[in-house]
Amino acid sequence: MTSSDTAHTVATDHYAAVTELHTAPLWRFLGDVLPTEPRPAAVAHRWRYADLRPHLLHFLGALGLDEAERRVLMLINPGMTDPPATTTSLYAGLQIIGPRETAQAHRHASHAFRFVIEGSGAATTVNGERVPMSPGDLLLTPGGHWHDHEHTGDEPMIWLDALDYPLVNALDASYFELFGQRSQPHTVPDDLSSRQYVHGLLTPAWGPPPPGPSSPVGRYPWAETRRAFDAIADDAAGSAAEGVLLEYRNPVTGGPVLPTMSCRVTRLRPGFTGVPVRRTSSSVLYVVSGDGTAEIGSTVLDWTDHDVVAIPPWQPVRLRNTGDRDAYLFGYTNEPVLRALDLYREEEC
Ligand code: GTQ
Repeated sequence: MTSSDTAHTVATDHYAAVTELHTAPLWRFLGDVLPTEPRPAAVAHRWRYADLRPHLLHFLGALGLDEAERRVLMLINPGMTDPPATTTSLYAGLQIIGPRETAQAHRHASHAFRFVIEGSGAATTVNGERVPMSPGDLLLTPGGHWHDHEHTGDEPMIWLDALDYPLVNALDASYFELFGQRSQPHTVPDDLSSRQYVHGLLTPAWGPPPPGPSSPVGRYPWAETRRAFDAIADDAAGSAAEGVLLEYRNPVTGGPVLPTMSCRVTRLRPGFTGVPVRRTSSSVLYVVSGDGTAEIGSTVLDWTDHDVVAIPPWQPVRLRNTGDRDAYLFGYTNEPVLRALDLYREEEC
């Protein structure tokens, strides 16, 4: 190449050229790839149970479980529609099953649990153990555990489903399999794991310990949750942000019930006003009973029985009980994931 050739060459667009070569100039992307603080797509949102229940009842009549693997309305965050999620890394749905229905057995990589809202007579079979369901019960289906649902009661049964699939899919770690028979054979006495572990301080000492980080307990009954609150009575001041907050625990490890999700329940006395806190974890609240508000950033959401609230990361959250009843809030959070990766931070604000 002579010097006169060079003079006539159009200046190379190095930005276009490096893009063609599947690279990017970090100096133009630094703020996107290393933001100064979390920038969640999720927004604060409340789903009113009273709005959703009539539609669940409609689909109970309109759609058979031969047409739907599960009859569930997914709770989709307005800021997280594609892919659909309830808040960062977490999913919630409302599932309805009618008398004499069965939902076929399957398993998947995602860890899951249910929190029962209304009805009686349904059960979930988890790896051969039939686990009965009553309002307020927490039922676990850890990743890889076969699970199917059946309903032998007389009224529709509705529960909250929770899964970590947004996280599993972000990591491209999903699988999903059918059991091959609609319902699993019952190979273990009904509700055995809950009965064996419910005392907490006296747990089975024979055989090898249950493998893995997930709790071996199929059901945490609401009756035991109430017993725990009644035992504490007014002796505990509780947390300034969240009142008398209890964590459901894996009785073997003392850790959260699932490696990706911690489940909690709190009681807020009438007039309770929490201090605002923000955290790098995200969470979902389900109102067992009571009336109040969640101030999340600049959004104020009121809540009542059976409503669900999505809390995005890093927004200041303040809880209030504005009613004249004790409020019981069940919640779950991806805090175990953040802690395992040394990414958990919280501060009062
Ligand atoms: O009941 O097994 O809401 O597998 C989503 C996926 C419920 C279930 C959901 C599921 C289930």
